[in-house]
Amino acid sequence: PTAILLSDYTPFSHLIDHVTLHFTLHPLQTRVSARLSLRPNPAAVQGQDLRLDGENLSLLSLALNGKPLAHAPDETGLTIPAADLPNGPFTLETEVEISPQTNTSLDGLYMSNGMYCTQCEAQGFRKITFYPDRPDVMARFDVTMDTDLPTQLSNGNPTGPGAWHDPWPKPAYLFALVAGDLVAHTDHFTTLSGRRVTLNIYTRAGDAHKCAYAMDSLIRSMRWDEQVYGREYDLDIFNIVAVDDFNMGAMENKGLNIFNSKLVLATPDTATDDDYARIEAVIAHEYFHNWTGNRITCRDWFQLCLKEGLTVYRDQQFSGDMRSAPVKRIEDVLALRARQFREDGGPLAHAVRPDSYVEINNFYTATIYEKGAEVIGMLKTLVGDAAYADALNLYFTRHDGHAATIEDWLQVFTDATGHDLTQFKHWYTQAGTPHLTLTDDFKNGTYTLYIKQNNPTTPGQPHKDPKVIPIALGLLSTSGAEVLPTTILTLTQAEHSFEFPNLTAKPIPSALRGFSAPVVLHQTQSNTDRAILLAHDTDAFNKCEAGRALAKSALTDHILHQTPTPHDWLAAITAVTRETTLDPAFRALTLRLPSDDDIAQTLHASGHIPDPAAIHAARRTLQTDLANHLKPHLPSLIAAHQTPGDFSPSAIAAGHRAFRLGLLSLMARIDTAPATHAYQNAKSMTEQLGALAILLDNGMGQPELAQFHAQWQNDRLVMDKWFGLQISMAAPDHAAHITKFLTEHADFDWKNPNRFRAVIASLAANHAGFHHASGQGYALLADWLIKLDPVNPQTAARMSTAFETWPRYDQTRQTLIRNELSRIRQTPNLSRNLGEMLDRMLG
Ligand code: HT7
Ligand code: ZN
Repeated sequence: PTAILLSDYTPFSHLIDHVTLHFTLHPLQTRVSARLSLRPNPAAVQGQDLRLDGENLSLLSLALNGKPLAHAPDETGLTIPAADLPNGPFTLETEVEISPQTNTSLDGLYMSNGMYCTQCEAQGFRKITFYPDRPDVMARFDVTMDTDLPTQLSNGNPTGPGAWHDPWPKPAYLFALVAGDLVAHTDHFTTLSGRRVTLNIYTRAGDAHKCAYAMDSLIRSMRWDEQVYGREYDLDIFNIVAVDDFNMGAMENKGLNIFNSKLVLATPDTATDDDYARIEAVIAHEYFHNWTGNRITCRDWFQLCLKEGLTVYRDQQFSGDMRSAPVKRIEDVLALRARQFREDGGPLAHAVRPDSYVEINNFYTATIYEKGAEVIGMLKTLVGDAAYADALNLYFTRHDGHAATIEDWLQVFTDATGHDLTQFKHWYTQAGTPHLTLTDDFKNGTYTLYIKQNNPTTPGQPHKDPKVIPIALGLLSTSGAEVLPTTILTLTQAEHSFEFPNLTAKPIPSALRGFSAPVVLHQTQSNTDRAILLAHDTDAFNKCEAGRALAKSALTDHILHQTPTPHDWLAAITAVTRETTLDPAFRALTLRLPSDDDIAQTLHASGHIPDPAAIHAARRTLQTDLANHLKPHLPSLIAAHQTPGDFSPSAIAAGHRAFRLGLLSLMARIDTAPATHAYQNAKSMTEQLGALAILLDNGMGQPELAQFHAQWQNDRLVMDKWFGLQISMAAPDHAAHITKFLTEHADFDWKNPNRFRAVIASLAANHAGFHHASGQGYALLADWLIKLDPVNPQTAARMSTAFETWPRYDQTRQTLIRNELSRIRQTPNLSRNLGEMLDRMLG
């Protein structure tokens, strides 16, 4: 398979002024008639052939300016030779036949529970009709459809039954069509300039009452984007459709967002607090794409972070404003380290703006999304809030209606703020997580901080340049007083020193406040200093981070040297747990021990080979020791954080529930009765599932598991949780066996990505179970990837990243994993998606 290169970009030969599409919907023989109004692109080389992308399309007819043409398509598209093309405007008409019912890839036009729906990003439109399926070709679309199904939706504003006109030029990846027997949950929003917009969330009958939170989130998103970014909605209608079979979370099609139903449907008894938070974030994310992605799109897929990084950054800001900003920041950083640092440190590392790919669907990654957002956060820190706002305003006015690049984005910042961003651009072009080493000394009242920057090599990038890194620093005295409030230090070279004079004693540095840059920080901190930071740091992120550093050193010391659980950690965590002035959500986060995978990553980064079983055992030992230390306080704390009255999805109520479950989980190390009681009296899915998880984690919970099944067997989304929990909570020796058992369950519908992920991704997430010395976890995952690949290559490729950490482990595990990767690679007719992932992992 050939790699596509950024350096090969050339503008498309033609412009498309208008597209008319007509669909005659049929499960096996849908007809798509397309009429394209084209003209030569003055910015392109003149006299080129017209090349249209097309995959799995039966061409029924082709005509240019009304005259039939006889050209036959090849495997990947259709070429109209330059000799047949007029020099001026012309129309091209095609009619094709496609089969949505048999399209199991969930890409292009497909069917889900009797509903027709589409997914066109990144390259699904070519499975619907012949078209230049690239984001820099923007056109206005009119769509009509023939079907008996009552709900008929497409992009833009409705012009009649099943007829839609989208006034905004858009690339084909934003096209959408839905037809089904659906019900709408409807509301309205009036924009700043007075446009009354109808808002609909479409679901299957019976689910309409589960849309209230998604609708509320949408309305808050629309208001927030007006208030914070000055961005208004630009159509008369905004539709969202919930679909059960969907490869990712959601899709921002113009005026017609399509969502995985798990990111729309929520009631207190079926959705957890995490589900609510995720629904709010993803509804916002897709809505915000209307400006950052749709009105301003990407010139080519190498620029994917232009829309995704910025839109993640915006949705994170939104959630921070709606909830607790410090708690949101801590959660986002934990997720970044768990997914993106893991990716950046392994064989799949790639730049935020890569310069080559084989299959673009493999690049919807944590690096493009989450590191892309971090880069924008750093840009804002470097230029300041006011200059960031000026730059964004310039971006929206200068590039509205265009397909832009990272160069355009950076130029806007340079023009608006005067900053030279030449060196900053390395963040976009060079992969890998920088490692910073901090050392210090104190002489004659002057404190000096030395910072070294090291940028490790990544596949295909042996040489790295120093990056521009903003370090937010504060200094504390040993009594916990802040002697230097947050100050930004900017690194540009491999080594720096910074002096802070006029101090009476050596201070304690609080470095990288708010996680001001996506880097790994190495500093020799004493546990005493960490405890002071945990107790007194004014920066919530670093306060929590100090607790994690204490926990991590306790865990790694226990794993490497069998050191008993240190008293200073137990005392410090107990103090935070009992500190009633602190947000319960914050306390819940501080109480949570680093995950097994996080500890493995930390051990690997410090030159050790992680032993999954030893990590798992150490974590449990520390939990039990903490539980015993906290024992006298647990009953009263558990009682104090009961949420009285009706359920509220608010962050405050969710924080109480999270903290209470954290306490119950510790209590269960001593006595599981309170967790059983919590299960029996649960008033929400958060409490029911949380209590069940605690019981399973302690080898109990079989009656509750059966009761849960009986209660929820008819709710697909809740049953995904039932499947997943048994595997993620399984003891290491049983995880593969339980997974195999559940794959034989009558309700294991493996072609549904949510159900497949619930089972197979839960095995991969059970660190000690997946990496069990028997290799059973690896073999089981490999078997399922081989089975899924011909049916749904996108999801198979995505799930293969469970293997990306293989270089961390011992020789035996490395061999076991590489053997499985080779076995998958040798499967005949492997997809380009999975093939590329395996080639990159095998190196
Ligand atoms: N822009 C979308 C990314 C996407 C996608 C969504 C659903 C199925 C397949 C997909 N391929 C790419 C989602 C987003 O980032 O908002
Ligand atoms: Zn997105």
